[in-house]
Amino acid sequence: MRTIDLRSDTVTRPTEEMRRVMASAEVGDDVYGEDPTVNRLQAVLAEQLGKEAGLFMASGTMSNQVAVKAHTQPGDEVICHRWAHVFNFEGGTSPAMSGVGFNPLDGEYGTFTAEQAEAAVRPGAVHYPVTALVAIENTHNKAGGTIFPLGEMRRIRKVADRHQLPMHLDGARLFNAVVASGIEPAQWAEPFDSISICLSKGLGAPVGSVLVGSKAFIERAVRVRKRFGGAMRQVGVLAAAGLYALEHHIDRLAEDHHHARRLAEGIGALSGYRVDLPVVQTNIVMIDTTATGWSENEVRDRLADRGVLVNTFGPGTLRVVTHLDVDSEGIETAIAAFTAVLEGHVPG
Ligand code: TLP
Repeated sequence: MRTIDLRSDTVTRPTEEMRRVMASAEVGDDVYGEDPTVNRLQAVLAEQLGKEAGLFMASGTMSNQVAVKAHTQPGDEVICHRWAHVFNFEGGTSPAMSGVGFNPLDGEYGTFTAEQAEAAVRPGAVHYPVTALVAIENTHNKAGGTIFPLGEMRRIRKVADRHQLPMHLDGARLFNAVVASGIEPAQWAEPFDSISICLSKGLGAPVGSVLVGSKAFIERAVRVRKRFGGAMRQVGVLAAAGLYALEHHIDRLAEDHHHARRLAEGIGALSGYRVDLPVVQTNIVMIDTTATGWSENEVRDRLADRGVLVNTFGPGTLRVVTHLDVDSEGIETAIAAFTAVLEGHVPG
């Protein structure tokens, strides 16, 4: 039985050609700043995002958390959405390693407004924590791969400027937003002081993220990365995969988006599952399974029995993510498995 793995776009394996460029990458000791391939990757992404400098990181979590640390002091507070990855899915690193708390905001599809941000900035009195950072996620994972409207980001930037707050973008899947919207990376990045980009998600590299920002910010981030144990040596072999991905795997994200839509329409048409179609904007589909009468874990396990792997994402919710290792035949197989799971089943 062929396995269709839709748990995440992190499950992709490097292609033959990617492995070849990794094997032949020029390397040096990156702690001395002497790895030419790492330096090139950092420079390429910084330029694409219109910032001065970049820094290669082991993971998206490290990249976000180094940014949090470099922007804040212990006791500070970060404004973000209630479902933000940096707040919910990074093992409590911000409180543990940076001593900061979060002021989470509610809003449709992983977004919030400038008015909400304004209201969340703490007054100066000594009773309060100091608001030190605004963090936004684009595309938004838990909201279902949704795109944060650029106009609202610009309005939030004005609030941040009024209060002299830096802004961080968790752009783990920013290139999905770029491809789906047609808006250039530098335009998306413009309202932000720092941006984290993941190479190991839709872009298909086996590992790596890059944090970009001003020269001064990246100098601080180099020190924090070292403290977090993330200073690495001959990592040009990994950076080469990232460079290859940036060159060859961005435009093809449109295919993943097309597959996600097909999945959303195919699965959403079956009684038992509910998919909110306007939310399906990129490569993620959230499926409400409550009408099946089974728990989300049961539905997941029944799909796994048929060779289709998905993740649970909260009560009554499954997440499927499309990526470069799943072709259109795999998508049809997945829809068939979702159909087969319901066959002869009368929800109790
Ligand atoms: N997300 C993973 C899981 O942690 C949920 C996934 O499968 O989607 N920001 C965002 C928006 C992410 O979705 C992720 C990973 C990260 C940061 C962290 O990246 P890594 O896994 O490289 O630490």
